[in-house]
This record gives sequence, structure tokens and C-alpha cells, in this order.
Amino acid sequence: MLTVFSSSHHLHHGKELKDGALTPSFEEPGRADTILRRVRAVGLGNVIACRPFGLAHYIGAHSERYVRFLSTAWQQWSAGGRTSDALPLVWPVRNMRDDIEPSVIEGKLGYFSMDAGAPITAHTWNAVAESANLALTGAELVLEGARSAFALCRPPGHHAGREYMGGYCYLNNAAIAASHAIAKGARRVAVLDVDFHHGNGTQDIFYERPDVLTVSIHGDPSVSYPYFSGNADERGSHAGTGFNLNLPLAKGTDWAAYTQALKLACQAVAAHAPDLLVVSLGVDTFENDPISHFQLKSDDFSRLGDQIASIRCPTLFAMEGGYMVDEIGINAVNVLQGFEA
Ligand code: SP5
Ligand code: ZN
Repeated sequence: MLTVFSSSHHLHHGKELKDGALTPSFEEPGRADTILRRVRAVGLGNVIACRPFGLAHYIGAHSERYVRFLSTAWQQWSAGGRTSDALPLVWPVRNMRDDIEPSVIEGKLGYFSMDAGAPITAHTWNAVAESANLALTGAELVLEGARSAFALCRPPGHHAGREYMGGYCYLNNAAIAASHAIAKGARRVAVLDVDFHHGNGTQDIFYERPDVLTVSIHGDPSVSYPYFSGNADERGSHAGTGFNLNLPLAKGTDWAAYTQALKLACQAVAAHAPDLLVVSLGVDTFENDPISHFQLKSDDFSRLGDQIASIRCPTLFAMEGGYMVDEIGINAVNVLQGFEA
């Protein structure tokens, strides 16, 4: 399997609030570097650079005004001389005006975010755009006939909605890849999200569409981030009704319980008969993940890859979360090797 990688991800490492203190984000450069080392160590296949894409390729999955905000946010934030990370501090909630985009950056940050977990630094946009380009490149490789490809995306994407960032995510790499596949002639696409956290952004982007099936297995939102999305009764709306499947699981879920949900997920994907499957590959389901609460072991990730392969569909893996950096390479690549075995 080819891996698509860019060292541009080093341009981004922001800060997040942890127990009330601003500290370096769990979503850090060592994550992608560790995975790349493992890809090379096991000889998964060649590592290639991404093809050139531009802003127009991000619109569709996202709105034009959101892409404009993201690509210019640092410039506006730093114009007055600020050098610290740009972070939102106010959001439109129930009964407030969410239909008027504020004209100043302090307002825009809240308008286009779901939380304060997506810090914008001086070169964040470069890393974000390149991460999406990795997924776009991977999608093209699979559409051109490869059985599978691995987009080693960083920053991740699945919490980013049509018009918002959050949860370490800015552009939704998997959704951008899925949209590109449809634009290139795919009739149906499925996104299977196995990150510990609900793929709320991907759900948001395709919620009213029947051509892109979205399936997510994740920690029950009553006790797990992102809290406000990911319940089983969110099934899609309008023409998309029945084309979103959420499989929330309890804290402490181990492989025995996980594999049952995964079976249902794979059945739903297979029934959709997609021309392309995009896997949002988070390995924060690992037992030692510092911010998540499932109990998968490193060997379970090989089984996960094997089960995904049994769908028998051209598959793009796009990297999402996973914060136990020491073992992120083993766990992520175990999925890919399990898929190929
Ligand atoms: C892509 C992805 O996996 N995003 C996850 C975003 C999670 N954001 C909430 C993090 C909460 C961290 N709490 C730290 C507790 C440490 N004891
Ligand atoms: Zn996650």
C-alpha cells in the first residue's frame, strides 16, 4: 500500500486547555513522524508526496466563507501584533444569532468553531491545506485503480464540519476526499470512522445526502467528547435519512464488544456498495490512550484491518486521532497490514 506523506505537518503544533491550563496540544508532530517510521520499518510500501490541489477542492465539503476564514485567520489575528495562538472564546448558542458572520476575527473564531480545541498558529493553514491534499491524492490513487492507499494526514479532520473547526481539526480530510471522489464520477462513497471520538464533522457535511454513507463507532457522547453529537438516533435528514449510522459504545469497551459494532458497521458499508470507502483511521481506541476510554490492544488493530478488508471495496485510509505517541505507529500500521494480509 502506498503512503502519502508531507513533512509540512511540522508547521503546526498549537496549544489547548487541559484541566484549565494552556499547554502543548496532544495533537503533536511526533504522531505523524512515528507512524511514518513504522511504515518504513515494516516495508508497507513506497512513501510518496501529494499532488497539488487548491482552495477550490476544499469547497463543497466546506463552505467558501469558511475556507476563506481558515486561510486568512492568522493574518487577521496577528495584524495587531499578536503572536500567541488564535483561540475562540465566545460561541453562538441557543437563541443567539448564528446567521450573521461577524466582521472581526474575535467574532469569526467563535462563529466558525465548535470548541477551543483547534488553535491557529502562524503556519497552521499550510499544514492544514497539505493534510487535505494528502487525502485528495490518496483518493485519486484509489480511483485510478489501487486497491488501497494511506493518507498520513496531520492535522486530523473528522471533527471539522461544513463551517466549523474543532477537536484538533480544521479541514475535514476524509470528507474532502469523499466529495472529490463523487466529483470524479464515483456514484456512492462510504466513510467509516473508527476514531474513538464521534466523527461529527463528517456527519454534518453529508447529513442530508444519500450518496455518501457515514458510519461512526465511538465513545457514547453522554460521557465522551464531543458530547453534543454521536447518538444512535441521528440517522440523517431529508434525502439523507437512513444514510448516517452512529454506533456509540460504553467507556471501557474492549475488542469483544467492539467487534460486534464493527460487524454492523461493515454490513452497512457493504450494503451501500460504495465505489470508494474512506476509513477515518483513529487509533485513540487503544487501551493506553491518554484522552480516550476504550480498551483495544495492539493486536486488535490487525483484526480491525482484516475486518475492513472483508468489505472488499477500494479503500482510502485517512489518519485521524491517536495520542499514545509511543505506540501510534504500531497500532496504525497494524490496521493497514491487517487489511493487506
Ligand atoms: C481527532 C481527535 O481525536 N480529536 C480529539 C479531540 C479531543 N478533544 C478533547 C480533549 C480532552 C482532553 N482531556 C484531557 C484529560 C487528560 N487527563
Ligand atoms: Zn479521536
